[in-house]
Amino acid sequence: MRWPGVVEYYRDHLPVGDAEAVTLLEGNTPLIEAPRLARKIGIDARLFLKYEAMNPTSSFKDRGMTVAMTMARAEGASAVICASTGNTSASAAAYAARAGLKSFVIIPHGKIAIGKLSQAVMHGAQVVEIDGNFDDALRIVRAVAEQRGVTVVNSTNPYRLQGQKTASFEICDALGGPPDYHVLPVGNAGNISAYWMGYKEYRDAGVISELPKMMGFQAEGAAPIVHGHPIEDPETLATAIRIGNPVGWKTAEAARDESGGTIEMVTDGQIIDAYKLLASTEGIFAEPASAATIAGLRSLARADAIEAKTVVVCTLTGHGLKDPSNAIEVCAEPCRVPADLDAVLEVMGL
Ligand code: AN7
Repeated sequence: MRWPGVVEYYRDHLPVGDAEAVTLLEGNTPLIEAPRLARKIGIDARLFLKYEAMNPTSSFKDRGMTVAMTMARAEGASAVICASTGNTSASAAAYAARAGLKSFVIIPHGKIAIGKLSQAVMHGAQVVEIDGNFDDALRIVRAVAEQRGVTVVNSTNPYRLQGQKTASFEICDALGGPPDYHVLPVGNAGNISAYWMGYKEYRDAGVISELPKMMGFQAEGAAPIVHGHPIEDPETLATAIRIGNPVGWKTAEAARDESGGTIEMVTDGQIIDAYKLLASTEGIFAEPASAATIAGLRSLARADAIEAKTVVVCTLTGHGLKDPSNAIEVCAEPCRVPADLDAVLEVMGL
């Protein structure tokens, strides 16, 4: 079968009617088993990584964007707008180009990984940088939408979560059932809410009979849900999840509580360690925000919070290549020698 993208493949589960899909054939991403990483982390469970970096713009946002853009076009929108920490803007710009719609993106100046910014500008979005953070940008986006009738494609747009829930379907389809634990990074808290919705819908449709525990992780400097109040000046090197007042706060808490899961935080140091561990142990490159899941799983393992003989899925939300400057910074610089065999052999230590 030729994969048709998530709108066509899961149309019966999506509120899209017979709207013609705006698609880049997103979805159907690899679910990679990671036994070496599981051993290093110290869990006696089968560990799978849902590698969402393999979507067309290299993040999970494409699942939501195909549905949001399909419906924006079907409903006659002429332009879309979003606030973003980077990945949403990259995806919105690409899918707007595909749909023939104008796109505007409002982003915090200096806090967007370079790969994401390059995507937004290449796909023809009008990019506006503000001297403020994501929460400020979203406030402005909502006001623009209200006053000028431009369609918002942040996760305040319910079609976004509808699309993102299809990742849960794919995981259940691939494993023949749900995992016992599902670990995710939490920023604006849309994705954890979407996954939970997907699992519940598959249960209600009789496809699965159990539900996973939803385990969310925020970055320590941007952990409003963990602290129980908005964070005025969120700060983390995982810029994708540098969000102080998430839109999906309540639905994320519901996912946590209904599933018997948890939402906790990890430090930037733990995120960097996990980022390197994942890349060097399994050959999988994910951006720092995505590595927050691996850092989180490690801290759950240390607390003995993962039961033996279970199945764990971690979502890796975005590609490491989005944010290469972090990678270069945290690893030893390559050494430089003259173009000479002996010099090369010497530094190789062979
Ligand atoms: C790689 O692009 O919010 O909890 O504006 O890019 O659903 O927000 C990105 C979020 C995790 C958090 N991992 O997901 C944006 C934006 C990566 C991300 C998250 C984001 P949510």
